[in-house]
Amino acid sequence: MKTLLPLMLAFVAIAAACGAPANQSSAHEMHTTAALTVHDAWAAPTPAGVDVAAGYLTISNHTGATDRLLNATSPRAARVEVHEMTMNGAVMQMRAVEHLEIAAGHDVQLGPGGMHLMFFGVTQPFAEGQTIPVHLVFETAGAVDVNLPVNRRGAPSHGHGG
Ligand SMILES: [Cu+2]
Repeated sequence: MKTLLPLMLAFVAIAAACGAPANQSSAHEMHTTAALTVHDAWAAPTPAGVDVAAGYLTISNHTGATDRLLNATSPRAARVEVHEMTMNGAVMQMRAVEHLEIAAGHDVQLGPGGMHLMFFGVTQPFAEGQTIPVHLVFETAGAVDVNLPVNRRGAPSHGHGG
């Protein structure tokens, strides 16, 4: 099913989550499977009536071989995709990444303005304070379950917009 409207709403949601990047010093959960770790996971809150949401995390591959993220699912969404953003002239476009590669010894960061997890078919808005369970399946590392706390990490926390 391809419709334009959800994508436009998605863009709005992503853009809203796209404030000045903040250095992240708060504690975060670390999930380990063998030597592949998923950390710095979080999701942006969504306004009511928007059925798409964005989530972010960093995957660190400390093994000696390339791994691939084959699939992502969440009980909070009908479908989860990995998206990357590219500029086509002045137009930002998102496109699904089928099998995200994490090269040996490398980190792949999903963050505002770049790659992200995209949740489709969100029936309950992501609200601050909630955690969004996501089930990741890697080619080599296997299943990794992560919880994405919902917060406004990428946005200024007080007063003046930036
Ligand atoms: Cu997207």
